[in-house]
Amino acid sequence: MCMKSNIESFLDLVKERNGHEPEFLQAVEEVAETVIPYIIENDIYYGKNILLRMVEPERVITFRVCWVDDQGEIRVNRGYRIQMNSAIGPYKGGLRFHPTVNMSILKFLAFEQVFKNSLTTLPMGGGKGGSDFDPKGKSDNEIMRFCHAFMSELFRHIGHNTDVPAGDIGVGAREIGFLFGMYKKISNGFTGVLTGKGMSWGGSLIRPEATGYGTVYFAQKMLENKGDNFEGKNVVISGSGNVAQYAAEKVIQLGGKVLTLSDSSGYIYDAEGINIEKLAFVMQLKNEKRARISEYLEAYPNAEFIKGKTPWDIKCDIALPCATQNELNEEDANILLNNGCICVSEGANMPSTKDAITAFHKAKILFAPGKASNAGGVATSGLEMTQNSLRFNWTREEVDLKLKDIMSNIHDACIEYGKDEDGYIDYVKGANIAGFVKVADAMLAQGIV
Ligand code: NDP
Ligand code: 2IT
Repeated sequence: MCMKSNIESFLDLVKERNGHEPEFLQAVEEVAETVIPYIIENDIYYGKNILLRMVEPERVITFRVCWVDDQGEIRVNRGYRIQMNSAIGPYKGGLRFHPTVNMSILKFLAFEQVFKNSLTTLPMGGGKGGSDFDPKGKSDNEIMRFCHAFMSELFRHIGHNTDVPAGDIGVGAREIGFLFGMYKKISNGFTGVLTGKGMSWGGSLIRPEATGYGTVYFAQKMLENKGDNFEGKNVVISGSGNVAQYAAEKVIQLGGKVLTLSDSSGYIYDAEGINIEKLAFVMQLKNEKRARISEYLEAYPNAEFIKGKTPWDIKCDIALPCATQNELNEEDANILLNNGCICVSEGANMPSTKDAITAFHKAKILFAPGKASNAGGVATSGLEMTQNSLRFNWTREEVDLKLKDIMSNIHDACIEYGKDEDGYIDYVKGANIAGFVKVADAMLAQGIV
């Protein structure tokens, strides 16, 4: 059977069983197109249905979450945990609270997480969870009541050796605190069951910064490989949450100029550059006031706010999509390329559509898929788990050095498996195959379970 029909018949089977899950199918397709040819070329993986086993979650949990809002109204949300693959370690991955959360979104995220966690070289399986709860406009007390209600069910499915959740969209330090508090109370044990914890109760230095920093470290490695760096580069960033904020901070530290940040209402464009002082204002705006990015203009009126748009039409050298899935399409990719963009490093999970990635590959620019470039967050979660087991804290410098090392190793793994005959590095192929090999080897060793 030819390679194309192998891929097609595999995808037909996955579509048949998951036809109503477009984001999940998108993530599987991207992996299948690069991993199936590798399986066909390598006898030890061929004929064992390994990828078919990997696309089926080991366990899917859905549950009701009832809570009471500030007006005394009873609210009902849906909670989820996808325990995707535990071949190389306990399930590990974030929780997302956003009204768009559904099975397709969480299965795509859990599937990506399996490969990403494998790439970190740390012993972590893949999982993802969350709720369709919308944290926007909710009081701290409502957030607390929701988190407590959510954990009062989730607790029975997780544990520091079983499944270790963390943050994602809508889940940051505040939510992890409330979730941890309820887990500790009902399990009667103080364990490292969540990562992203506060520093006085088991957290790790650099975990808040890790995803954004890691995304920039990865871009730095790609640039270095071409004899280039961030110095003087114009950088366009989407999002203004955890990942975007610390990506911006690291770009500024490396001498780049950050031109944009965004949220779901639109983007701000500051032609003078968002410096550290302006970024501190953004952090206060988003993390304390929980306000919209458009309020940036109240402090910096020379900037512009472009409502309802993504920032990809601003001329730049480097683009860092750090908001959400499918936020950068083929048209955006072509605008970036026409404007001379040389490097895209994904901070978000699957922010570029399939056609956008094809355009980047055709133009042979540096393109890093999220499962490689945003792996610094979960890698540092892995380091938090290690510190919890050791009952010890490493210094900021120690964790940052380990993070840099891990990002550099992921970059090398992508080169090992992703170098094309003409020397172009296909980081998508590299990340998918390198991530696959470790999980597949463990699955083969453990037999059919
Ligand atoms: P946050 O909740 O801190 O921030 C999310 C940002 O993205 C906000 O600016 C938000 O705007 C924007 N956003 C969310 N949904 C949409 C949407 N549908 N359209 C446009 N903008 C949107 O989340 P994080 O920064 O933690 O996560 C951002 C991305 O990074 C996600 O893809 C996540 O999966 C990924 N990621 C996160 C990691 C982590 O450690 N936190 C690790 C690896 C990947 P608004 O406030 O208007 O909703
Ligand atoms: O997508 C991701 O890698 C995360 N949201 C972080 C997961 C984690 O366990 O730290």
